[in-house]
Parts: sequence; structure tokens; C-alpha cells
Amino acid sequence: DKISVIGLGYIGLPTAAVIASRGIDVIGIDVSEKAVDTINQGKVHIVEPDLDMVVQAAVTMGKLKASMTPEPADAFMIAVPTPFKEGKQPDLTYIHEAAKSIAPVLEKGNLIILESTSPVGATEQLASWLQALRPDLRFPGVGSGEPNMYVAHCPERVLPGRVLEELVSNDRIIGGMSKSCSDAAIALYKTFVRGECIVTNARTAEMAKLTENSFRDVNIAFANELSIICDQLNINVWELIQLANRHPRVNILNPGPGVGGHCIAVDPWFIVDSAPENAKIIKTAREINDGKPNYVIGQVEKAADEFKRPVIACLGLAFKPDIDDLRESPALSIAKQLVDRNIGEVLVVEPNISFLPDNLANSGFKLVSLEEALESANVLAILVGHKQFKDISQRDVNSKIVVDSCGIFTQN
Ligand code: SAJ
Repeated sequence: DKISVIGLGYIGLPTAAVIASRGIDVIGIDVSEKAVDTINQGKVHIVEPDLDMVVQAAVTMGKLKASMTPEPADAFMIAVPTPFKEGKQPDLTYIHEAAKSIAPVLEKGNLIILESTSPVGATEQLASWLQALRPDLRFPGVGSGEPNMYVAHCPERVLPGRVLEELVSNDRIIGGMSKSCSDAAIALYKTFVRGECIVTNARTAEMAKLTENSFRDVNIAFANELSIICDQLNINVWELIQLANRHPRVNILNPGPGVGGHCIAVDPWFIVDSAPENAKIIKTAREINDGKPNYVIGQVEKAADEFKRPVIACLGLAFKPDIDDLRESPALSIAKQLVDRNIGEVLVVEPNISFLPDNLANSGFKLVSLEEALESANVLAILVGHKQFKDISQRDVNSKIVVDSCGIFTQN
């Protein structure tokens, strides 16, 4: 058997490498020449624990190969981004491009799996795009006659930072366009998934993935709203949450400087777009979480006002603790806006990176070590709960004003 994985990013590359490590021939397709070249040298262009080792082993064994041009295979797994457009509507361009690129090499009996997080209806849309591109084949759910192609939505659910582990251990939702589509998809996932494969239809599978991330977003919004209410009422929100969580049926998440990453801050909008009249809590939660960075900036500004020459140290730039991923990071956006507002010198500490990437070289803030920041700053804005920050002692912060957006000082 030969599997083709379209899109070699944070999901596609680990998936391709894990399948290849099971001894199956995998060809990975990407539009980036640089990504393709890097992978073919047995190296990786993204950061994820242990991924370098797995990719290197798979390439050395000759089981994983990357290319810019699709070739025939038994199954095609599409793992491309589904961002949103200006008006928060889902942008399916990359899925459409993936369909156009594989269409010429598709053969009777092939399985096409959409792994990308998608709005409800996207898998049906994919099938109809493919049908239009290949009238000689018969795709399920479109047109008449017995289908001779298999299409399913099997959303990825892995947590950045634990991708290789979760790829294998998580349960998988298998949303086939028909029973035989689900059966074909299960046979593929069983080659590398230890978790259960649970069958449903494609639309439910799409909604399930969006629901998981919205659930988390709504619960984080609850915590963020509580943090603002507690500030107003002069209550320590961290102590409050610890106390409330002692109740056997209460489990409040952590407030923070906002919600980052490329999934939780995006996916709920797909539900809102599909059902704008009824998706009320989901929309409000998004707004609360998107508003949190501004609230933190306000707190920092107030603290900076207390000093003649404010030096603000932002502790953390990544989108969540103990990773180096700066994409869609509320901490990064706060640091940038503090520079724009020109209220003082802005230092940033990010223990997980050793230099600022090119696109931040002229950002106006300076990357320094934690020691340097503790020495020279008079305002500390704690923006990510990295483990390195947990040892900061009261002595270190004497005479500084601390804006602790993640509760480093009150959480154990
Ligand atoms: N956050 C908080 N408070 C919390 C938990 C998280 O403010 O109590 C913030 C984080 O700091 C971060 C953001 O939320 O900025 C998202 O982080 P996360 O760890 O909750 O999730 P992601 O984006 O890394 O991965 C999520 C996961 N989804 C769920 O846990 C339901 C993952 O399983 C999905 O596969 C992934 O989205 C995805 O690709 O959709």
C-alpha cells in the first residue's frame, strides 16, 4: 500500500512520519520547496518534540519521501490549513487547491480523507469538487450510480507539544460519506492508531471537532470573565478557582492573557458562521477571549504610570506554556502593542527561543534573559506560565509592579 499525505505541516508531517514508521510507503506533498527539500534530507522545518527523530528514521529507511507533485497512491490524506477570512467565514481555498492537485492522479478505488478542521459540509464540498474535476470516477454523495471512490472526514485532534504521542493514543472520529467509506478509513487508521476508531457520518465528524475546540474556548472564556470580575471585586481569582474546583462537579480552567494558537481561536467561528442566530455563547466566548489581551495591556499601562522611566519586561511570548510556537500568540500581540503605545522600554523573555525570528527583528522590543529582565525592569508582565518563571521569588520582584496574567505566583 502507498499513502499520500497532502500538506506537510504541524499535522501532516507527523502523520506521514508515523505511518511510514509502520513500514508503509508514504509520499508527502507540499507546495513549499523548502519544506520538501528539508524533509528529504531527513530534517524537519517545524518544532515538535521527537519529530526530528521519527522523520529522520522514516526517510533513512526509504519509507517517507516528500515531493511537490502528487503521484498515484491508494489513499490520500489532506492536512492543509483552513483559516478564516476577514469576516470570520471559513476559507476552503487550501482544500480546493489540494483537490485540484490530486485530481489528475486519482484512480478507481482510492480513499480520500479530509483531516483538516473544517466547517460542516466541507467534506461533501470536497467530494463534489473532485467529482467535477474527474467526471470519469464516481464519488460518494454526489451524482448517481454506485460510487467507486471513498471519501471520509477524520479530524485530527492532537495537542501541539504532544503530537506524536496523541496521534497514536487518541481515539479517532471516522466520518465516512458511507459505510464503505468509513470501513476503508478505519483500515488505514488501524495501521497506526491505538485508540478507538468511532464511526459517524462526515457532517457529525466535522461538527465534533469544532465542538471540542469550542468547548475549550467557552470554558476558558468563563475563567477569563471571572478574572476580570475578581479584579473589580478585589478577589484573587486563582484562589477562588482553586476553592471552587474542590466541588466534585466543578472544573474551571485557567484564566490567561487570551487564547492563542491556530485552532481554538479559529474553529468556534466556523460554528458561528454556520448558525449565526443560534451560536450565542460560542460567539460571546470568542469575543471575551479576544478582548483579554487588551485588558492586560490596560493593567500594564496603569502599572507603568507609576514610574518615571518605565521598563516593562514581558515574560513569555509563546502561545502557551513550555513551547516555542509564537504563532497567533496573545503574549506576542501584547508585547507588540506595548511597543506601539510607547509607554516605556519593552524587554521580552522567551526561554524557549534563542533569537527573535526575522519577522520580529524590527519589532521594537529586546529579547533578554530572565536575569537581565529581573534586574532592569520595574514592571513585570507575566504573559505565559513557562516553567522557568515558576521559580521567580518574592525577592526578585521587590519594588516592581507585577501584572501576573497567568497566576504564576498564586498557582502551585
Ligand atoms: N489556555 C488558557 N487557559 C487554559 C487552557 C488553555 O488560557 O486553561 C490557552 C492557552 O494558553 C493557549 C490556548 O488556550 O493560548 C489554546 O491552548 P490549548 O492547549 O488549549 O490548545 P491547542 O490550541 O494547543 O490545541 C487544541 C486542542 N484541543 C482541545 O484540547 C479541545 C487539541 O487537542 C486540538 O487538536 C488542537 O486544538 C487543534 O488542532 O484543533
